[in-house]
Amino acid sequence: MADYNKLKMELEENGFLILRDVIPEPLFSKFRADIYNIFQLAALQEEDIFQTCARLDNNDKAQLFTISQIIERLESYFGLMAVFFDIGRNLLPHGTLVEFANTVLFGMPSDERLAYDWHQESNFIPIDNPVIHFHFPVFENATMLNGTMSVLKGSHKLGTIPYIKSKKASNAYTNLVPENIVEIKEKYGEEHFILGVGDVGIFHHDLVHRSNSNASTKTRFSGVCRVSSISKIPEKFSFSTDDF
Ligand SMILES: O=C(O)CCC(=O)C(=O)O
Ligand SMILES: [Fe+2]
Repeated sequence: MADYNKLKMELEENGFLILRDVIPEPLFSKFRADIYNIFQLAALQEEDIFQTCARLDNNDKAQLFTISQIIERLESYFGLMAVFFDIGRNLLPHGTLVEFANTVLFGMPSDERLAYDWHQESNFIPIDNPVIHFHFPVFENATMLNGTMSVLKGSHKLGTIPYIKSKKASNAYTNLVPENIVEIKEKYGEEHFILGVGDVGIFHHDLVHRSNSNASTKTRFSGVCRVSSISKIPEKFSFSTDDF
């Protein structure tokens, strides 16, 4: 049984936590098999899932996007969410728990366009109720080599920071980079989420974080599940990067 008082204090202090081996393997292997099967429907002969993903990213982004939407709705994802709800119930203030914007992100090898620059989730998802974010590698461990996300330890204490909007290319993600990021990075210091499959990184809504470029040959699949404890009706509940 985890010592949630201690974990809560750590989350409050650092803005993040790493929990080891918390996703039960039967649930997780069903999730991986489902993702594999969905990609298989789009695969060419002899292609593995990483090759299919890379090819679609190059030639058919619309189909890759549809696949990511299917993954978000997989029966087996609901199984994993039960695990995150259990943890969320213990780490969030009391309220009615909801999940929103769960997804899988594809960290393509050697592709700067697909790396998120420094940001706070609270700028993309201003939900106005307490939220925590769950981040977990799906197929391969998240390492320095494959560009695992990094965080600025304790930076959540700054609250939600005004941002500068930027885009590296027309087909790149929109970035909302906190003002004075150079000073913030200097002050708080960067830490990487080094995660094994089965581990989960948990972070605060205001923690400044980013993804890094993937220097391996395989796409880094990261699961992301966001859980809020609703204690008042938020002004808005549906968010899209097109909003910016
Ligand atoms: O894993 C990544 O590449 C980005 C992660 C991220 O920004 C998030 O989970 O909110
Ligand atoms: Fe993020």
